[in-house]
Amino acid sequence: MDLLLVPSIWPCESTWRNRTQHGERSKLGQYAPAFMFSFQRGTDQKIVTNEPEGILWRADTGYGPGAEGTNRINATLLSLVRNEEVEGIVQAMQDLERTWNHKFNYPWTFFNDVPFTEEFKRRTQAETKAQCNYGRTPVPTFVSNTADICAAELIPKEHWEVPSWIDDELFNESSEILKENEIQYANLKSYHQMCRWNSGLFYKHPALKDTQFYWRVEPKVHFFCDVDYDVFRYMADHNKTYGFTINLYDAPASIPTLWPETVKFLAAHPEYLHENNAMPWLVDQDRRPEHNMKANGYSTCHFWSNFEIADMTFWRSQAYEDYFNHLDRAGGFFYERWGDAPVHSIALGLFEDASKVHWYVSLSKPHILQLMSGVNRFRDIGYQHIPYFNCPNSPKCKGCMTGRFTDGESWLMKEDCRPNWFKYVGMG
Ligand SMILES: Nc1nc2c(ncn2[C@@H]2O[C@H](COP(=O)(O)OP(=O)(O)OP(=O)(O)O)[C@@H](O)[C@H]2O)c(=O)[nH]1
Ligand SMILES: [Mg+2]
Repeated sequence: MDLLLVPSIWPCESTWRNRTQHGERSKLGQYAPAFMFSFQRGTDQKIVTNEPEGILWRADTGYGPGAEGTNRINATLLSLVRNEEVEGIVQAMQDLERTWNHKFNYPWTFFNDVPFTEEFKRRTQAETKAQCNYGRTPVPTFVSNTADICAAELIPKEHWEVPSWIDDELFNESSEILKENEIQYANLKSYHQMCRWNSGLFYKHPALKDTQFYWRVEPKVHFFCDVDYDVFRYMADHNKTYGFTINLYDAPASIPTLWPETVKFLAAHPEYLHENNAMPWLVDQDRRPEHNMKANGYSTCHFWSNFEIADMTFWRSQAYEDYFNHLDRAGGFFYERWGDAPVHSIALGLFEDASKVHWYVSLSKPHILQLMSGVNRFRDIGYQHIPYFNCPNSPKCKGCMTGRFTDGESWLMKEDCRPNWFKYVGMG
């Protein structure tokens, strides 16, 4: 077991005073750093549970379902899912409810391009005490036609349909080339639509109009570790834009012109490049030069976005809106197979503020600098989407093998690009 000595640091006095002065909380326990509670009996050492340091909100009060949830912030668990995946999403919900959400009761929001069946709604709602929304846009009172009401539950057509400027013949030809290059789901048009929607449209759904943070959940994913603090509050309190668990290389043949288009966009909009960007991470060519070459300048290292906890303010910014529109017009969501993972990652790496400094406290590395503090790696959230894991070394985790990255073929090991992130941006 990996034991580290951690100093007992209380929240700094001014923070404590500010909080109490503002009447937010009065119970000391809710403001003590999480690691203070991770004692190993019989020693003066503490087991590191990998919880982030700082002030964490516990589920003592204010997190009951419905109106009792006064401590919840403006956030939702979010899933794009098909009716036929109900078993898979129920299993993922069971994992996340067991490890986290039964304590915090954040609402679930489900999206679909066709209406959800009654069975889907019944089975998913049965897994949680929290409210489940099915992408429902508030229906104006003057609408009496039930067909209109059903339509209001869907992803708006103009968000899902293939855009008018995409040529069907060219799409078919391109997907043949992608298939030859062994790009998965290349000829499945809905997969391209899904990637485009997840890149630049989901946060525009009217059902999310008043929501700031989301935690994306896919069918069949697993969560292994008990998480005992309000993760959304952590994101908000620490000014985090994006949280991830796994970093992977992408298949360069799925994105040959994504970086060249990005470079064109930057040339037209130099004002969007943040002065403290993560460009060196994006363009690394040391660890996998052939990937950089085939992707024409991009290392292909990205946050694996089937897990993401993020602040939609970033996606709703002018910089991201213009970037997404540029990419959308360029056609690569259909003529190539640009995924939302590299698109989100490149945007974060270029336009996110990296100037704030976040310190990790640990005796082995006393001054580890996390430069890109707007992005957070959740080391304490055990996660699996086949075939990759994030399995922390913590007594809070059960059901996965500590440190295991994949249970697939051994060559999958080399897809892990977390060291790149640590080298350029995080723990160096
Ligand atoms: N409603 C709806 N959801 C979709 C569609 N295509 C994909 N999804 C959802 O979008 C997410 C990503 O799709 P996946 O098929 O899991 O894509 P992937 O993770 O790259 O592929 P796998 O490795 O097979 O899981 C999942 O939550 C799917 O349920 C679609 O056509 N309609
Ligand atoms: Mg998936």
